[in-house]
Amino acid sequence: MIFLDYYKNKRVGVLGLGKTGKSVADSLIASGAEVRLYDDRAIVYRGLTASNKLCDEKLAALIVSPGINILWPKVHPIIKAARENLIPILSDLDLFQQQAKNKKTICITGTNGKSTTTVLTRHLFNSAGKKTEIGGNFGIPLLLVDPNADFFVFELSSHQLESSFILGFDTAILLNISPDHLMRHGGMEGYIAAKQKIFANFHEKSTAIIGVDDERCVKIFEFLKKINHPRVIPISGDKVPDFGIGWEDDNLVDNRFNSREIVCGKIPDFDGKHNRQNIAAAYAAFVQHGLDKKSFHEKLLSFKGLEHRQEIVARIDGVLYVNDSKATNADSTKQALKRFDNIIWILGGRPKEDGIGSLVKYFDKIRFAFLIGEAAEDFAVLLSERGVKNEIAETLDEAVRRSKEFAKIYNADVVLLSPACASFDQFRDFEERGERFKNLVGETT
Ligand code: UMA
Ligand code: ADP
Repeated sequence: MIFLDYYKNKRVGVLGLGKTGKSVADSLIASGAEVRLYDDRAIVYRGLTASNKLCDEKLAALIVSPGINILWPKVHPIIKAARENLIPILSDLDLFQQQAKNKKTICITGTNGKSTTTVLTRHLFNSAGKKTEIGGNFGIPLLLVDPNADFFVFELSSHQLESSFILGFDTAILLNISPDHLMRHGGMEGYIAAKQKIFANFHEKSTAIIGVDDERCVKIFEFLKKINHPRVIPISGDKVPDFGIGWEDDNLVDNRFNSREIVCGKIPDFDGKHNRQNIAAAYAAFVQHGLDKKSFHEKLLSFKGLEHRQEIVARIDGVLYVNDSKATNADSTKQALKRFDNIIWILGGRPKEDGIGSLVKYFDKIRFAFLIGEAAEDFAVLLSERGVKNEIAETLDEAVRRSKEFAKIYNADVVLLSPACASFDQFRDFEERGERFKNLVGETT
């Protein structure tokens, strides 16, 4: 746990008592602060009752959780009241930065690939003998990390960045940007502004690592160059950027010094343009921190990808079953549709604002689609209009059962769960959806 010396004997509010808020309250109490809790739900934690109104105008700070809206679509009333009373509003990330500014922190954001790159980076650094902790959106609140680690790798969502102000990270990685969480950020501009904050308040030792595979990130890259950011490394999953790191002829190439050095070849079980982007980013952080690049390939080979991300679950009668439950938006599903052919596709759930229109160009790979959840009817209309045979299965159980039959009828190679939607309409989270898929596939064997 990170102790927060600055807040000893100070009165601090904590808004939102989920995983983050509870960890903040724990750290503050352990550091000798006087804590006030706030939540819209009636919650008692550590003997303290949460209030749903700001009942103390003299707080040293109000610490917000990522789920609290501080800007869009409607400012939370407690935030509004705190602003009226000139109370500083901070996040747990700000508390970490306040306390641990000189620690080596690698922060990772992007619409897709955050968790994979975070866990890969930890694996690489740990294998190089550096004690490395991860935290953030991945699910481990970042104040709960072991403060004695050599490195901290934080996965940051747009929500966390939006409500953080200190920033100024040692190493900041932005992988990619495509539409997601638009309601929460009042549209694409607000979403990009939140993501871009990962590079804010940089200092002379900061390194910015940025994917240049989408036009929004290219603009941010150009901006960083224009404002003379001290160290910007462009990375790519399908080309070798000038003075950057990328891929050419199935090889990872380090071109930071314009020397096009081959680092290693592709990893067949952990491949695809998206994973190449993640590997290039993790490699950039690895070499920027002085770790031995000759050992990179061997360390990469021992990385086991993450569950629920294009995870190969089984091969049954020659058909591959793939769990890509973490694909909660069109861009992440696109990576799976690019990788596989001849597909029975299971999709749907709670739709994202941009829908699945951007996936139309991959529809000729789909032999049949099963639709589940709230998005089913709208997606069925689009698929049918574009000539993709489909059926509303409603539940995942029914979709998997029917997929097995249909894989034979259509001579398909892959049954792919890649929903392009959030899971919350039918499941607790994407993990529960993925586990259910894996159990159902198991039952069909
Ligand atoms: N609450 C209110 N009023 C509100 C909103 C929330 O009172 O208007 C209260 C709820 O009653 C609850 C608490 O706030 O008591 C929940 O806080 P939270 O939503 O911030 O949830 P945490 O449990 O703290 O989890 C957060 C992240 N959640 C969100 O960003 C919504 C988790 O990311 C993260 O793992 C965790 O911190 C630890 O860092 C989850 C997520 O869905 C996985 N992230 C999104 C994504 O990946 O797409 C961004
Ligand atoms: P995040 O934490 O940003 O949601 P994950 O690593 O959990 O990202 O991957 C989520 C989904 O996005 C999976 O379906 C995965 O296959 C896909 N994905 C992973 N890396 C990338 C990337 N760099 N670009 C696009 N999609 C990706």
